[in-house]
Amino acid sequence: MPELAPGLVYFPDFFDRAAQERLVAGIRDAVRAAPLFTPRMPRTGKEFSVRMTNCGELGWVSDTKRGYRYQPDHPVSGAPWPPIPDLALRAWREAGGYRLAPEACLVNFYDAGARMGLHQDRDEAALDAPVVSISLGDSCVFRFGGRERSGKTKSVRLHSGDVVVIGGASRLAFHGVDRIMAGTSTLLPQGGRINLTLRRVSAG
Ligand code: MD3
Ligand code: FE
Repeated sequence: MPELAPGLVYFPDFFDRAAQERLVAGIRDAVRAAPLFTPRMPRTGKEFSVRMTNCGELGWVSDTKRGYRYQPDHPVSGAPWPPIPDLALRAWREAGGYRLAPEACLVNFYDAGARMGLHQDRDEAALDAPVVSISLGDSCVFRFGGRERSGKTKSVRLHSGDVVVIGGASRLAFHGVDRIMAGTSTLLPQGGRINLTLRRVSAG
């Protein structure tokens, strides 16, 4: 599979349409058990434009009081997170290839105006494990650079069914979502984009 950068491996169309529909059904079940919440930036208290939930033993959450972290329960209801959908686990095994199971699956919901600023994923102790990303619904313009925020960046479009494995030299690369391309997919009846990221949190 093509490497977009060292350690950044792209699997276009990893999931066919039928598998994408099953994944969306699995995510709808998860959202029923663990409703979407709107995280806030730790220092400023500013709300993310992306709404989130999680599956797995641990979920990523953020608020002003305690900052970015992983925790075993939903920040509003206190309920444990629902299980990670089987098809998502398949991408972790077949594309990610890490020896230990993922502990978290962060579910990001983007409506047409949502975006995600440039950041690094570094709240995990297991930095040797890759992050495995699954895109569903509308395409997006994704941006990534190097390990310095000020470094030069490249843009790629991610489409429904694509999987990206972020490992090796790219594991701490800065990245973000510049824009959702509304109307580019019929997968989600209301439009928008879902991104799942599977993560190993604890060092094994
Ligand atoms: C990292 N989500 O939740 S995941 C996040 O599409 C997050 O929702 C994005 O960043 C999203 O933390 C991106 C996939 C991804 C793809 C390419 C990368 C992460 C990457 C390239 C370099 C570094
Ligand atoms: Fe990220």
